[in-house]
Amino acid sequence: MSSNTPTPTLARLGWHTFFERQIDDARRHLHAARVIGQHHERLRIQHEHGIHDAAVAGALRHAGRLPVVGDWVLFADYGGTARIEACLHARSLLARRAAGTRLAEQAIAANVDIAFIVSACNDDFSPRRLERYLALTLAVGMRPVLLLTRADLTDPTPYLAAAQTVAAGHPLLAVDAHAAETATRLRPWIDAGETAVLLGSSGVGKSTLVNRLLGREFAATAAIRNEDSKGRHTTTARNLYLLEGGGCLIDTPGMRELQLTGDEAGADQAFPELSRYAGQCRFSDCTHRHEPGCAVRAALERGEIDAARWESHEHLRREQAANARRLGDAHERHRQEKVWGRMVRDALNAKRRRREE
Ligand SMILES: Nc1nc2c(ncn2[C@@H]2O[C@H](COP(=O)(O)OP(=O)(O)OP(=O)(O)O)[C@@H](O)[C@H]2O)c(=O)[nH]1
Ligand SMILES: [Mg+2]
Ligand SMILES: [Zn+2]
Repeated sequence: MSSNTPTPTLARLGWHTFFERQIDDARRHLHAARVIGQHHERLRIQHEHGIHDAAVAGALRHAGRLPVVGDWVLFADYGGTARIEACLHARSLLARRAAGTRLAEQAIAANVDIAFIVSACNDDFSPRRLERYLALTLAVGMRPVLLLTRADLTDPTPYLAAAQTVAAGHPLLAVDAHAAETATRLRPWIDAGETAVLLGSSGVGKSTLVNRLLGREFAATAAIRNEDSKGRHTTTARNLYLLEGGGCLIDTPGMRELQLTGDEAGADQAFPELSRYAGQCRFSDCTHRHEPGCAVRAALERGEIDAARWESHEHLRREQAANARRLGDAHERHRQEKVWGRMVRDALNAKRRRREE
């Protein structure tokens, strides 16, 4: 069992009046639990009295969102097997466009307050990827903290300097993920009742940081490949751990691809120095491409805005808009297929009934 406290209170697991308010009389007989483990469709939940493997009720599968790690769910106990009957609305939901060509949104974790965005001081490091993670987490109201690992193996100064140009004022630290001192530095960011998630490519040290913060070797870790600094995708499931003294920590598998969906606000929030100028253009709907009186282009020409940052912002905005549109279309198609399917079914049933009469 992955729990380090056998019977935590719901508050200790991150329970909140926001969830309490969602339980109406029709659901009083169900029990609340938090999803602490997710491996493909297999879920593990924890509540005041223990930990269960849980199955998702068929009705929930067809209507609503499938629960992911960090979600609060309501379950019924059927002689030792837990069946999840409802997934409560999340305070925050981290999602990306699913990797590959499938046009689907993939939820990564729910009800998260703090995102530790982890990069390593090696070939993995990419300021553009940091911007992407910042846009993703800021869009859903998380507090990002940028971490640069492997600071014990190389001089982190140039990495810190490069990361500083994209950090947009959010905390940035270079750490040795193995050092006990690192846990002491990170711990104050996670208050009791809050949940943090570790995000980043495979091999950057997410699980190593989890183990350091828990003070025990809970999560498996593995050495990266020396020739290209790439990780081995050691973590394959998403797990939520309880921290000593309150707070929760979610370890995630390294992501190969991170495509923005949903909210355009994130792409703007990750570039606060640009929005300052955008408000000053002559036209309020300026696209900053060809309009006269464009404050953004003027600032670019004066060198007050970094051209690479501007390019990156435009790229993320376009990607976000295209994915939001495609996903919207996919949702709509899916909805229409369901409506169509129901019409066909109804027509066939009516025909059969007429035959039987
Ligand atoms: N020296 C040193 N080694 C580190 C540091 N961070 C991670 N490592 C090592 O890098 C390797 C990969 O670390 P993991 O914690 O497994 O990486 P991960 O991000 O969880 O990777 P996935 O689970 O594949 O996504 C392990 O051998 C760690 O010991 C660090 O700050 N310093
Ligand atoms: Mg891992
Ligand atoms: Zn403009």
